[in-house]
Amino acid sequence: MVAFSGAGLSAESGVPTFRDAETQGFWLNYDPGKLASPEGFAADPELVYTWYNERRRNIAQVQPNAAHRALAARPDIVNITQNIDDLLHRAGAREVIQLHGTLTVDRCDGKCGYEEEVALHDPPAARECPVCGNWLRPAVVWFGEALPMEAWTEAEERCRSCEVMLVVGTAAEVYPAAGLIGLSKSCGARIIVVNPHASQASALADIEFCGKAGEVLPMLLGG
Ligand code: BJW
Repeated sequence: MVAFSGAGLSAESGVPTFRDAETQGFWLNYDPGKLASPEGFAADPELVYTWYNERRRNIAQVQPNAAHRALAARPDIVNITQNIDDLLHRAGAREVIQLHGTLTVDRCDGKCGYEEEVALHDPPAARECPVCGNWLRPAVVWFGEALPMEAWTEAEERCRSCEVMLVVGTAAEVYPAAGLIGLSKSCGARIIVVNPHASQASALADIEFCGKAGEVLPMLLGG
């Protein structure tokens, strides 16, 4: 079984989503072009880095919720997530593929390949790469950027071969990640969607649970 998750998985922990009014979605108040694009970072690296550091401190203060714990308690489930937080890891999940990167690492914005772990509770200020002098940036995937090759290849493989895909807390509007749902479906998997609202995944669902992940997943998966 594959669990393909999005921001709604972490919403009950107190992490805002992107497009959801009920959970103070980021993109309702902030411009993704300024904060989550290479062009935005080039225009004002310190603004973008400071915004990510605020999110890092927030994530350091919140805890995995019942949905993270239910997924982690099932070692037979491969987690493919769009989330950049570390809540599935902290819940003890065995296999987590992060399609949009992670907040726990900074990487060079140039091509030198330098990476550095970052403590979420105490992230450093914006700074230059010690190797090549370009800016360091969070190791996340912004609009217009390619997804990490290894994570993407592994995710595609898992989605082609799974029997069931659990789609949890995603609007399924951002590609290529959202395309994994159709990929699994076309390879014969049953699609189970968990979301309090209809989403782009609804049309592909064999079963849809209209509810919060923290309430539905423990019931569905045990735990
Ligand atoms: C609950 C709940 C509860 C609430 N329980 N549920 C094809 C068609 C159209 C456009 C494109 C296309 N292919 C590519 C594009 C362009 C673009 C894109 O998709 N744009 C669309 C928005 C139109 N994609 C890209 O640019 C991607 N890159 C790319 O294509 O590169 C091409 C390339 C190839 C080779 C070389 C170079 C380039 C990259 C996309 C990167 C997305 N990045 C972000 C930011 C990451 C860093 C950060 O966090 O700041 O990723 S954007 C944001 O959206 C974030 C998320 O991971 C992603 C998905 O959002 P998600 O998780 O679905 O959140 P929401 O808020 O939308 O939905 C939450 C859901 O939860 C809702 O449904 C709620 O109801 C539900 N919910 N509470 C369960 N308690």
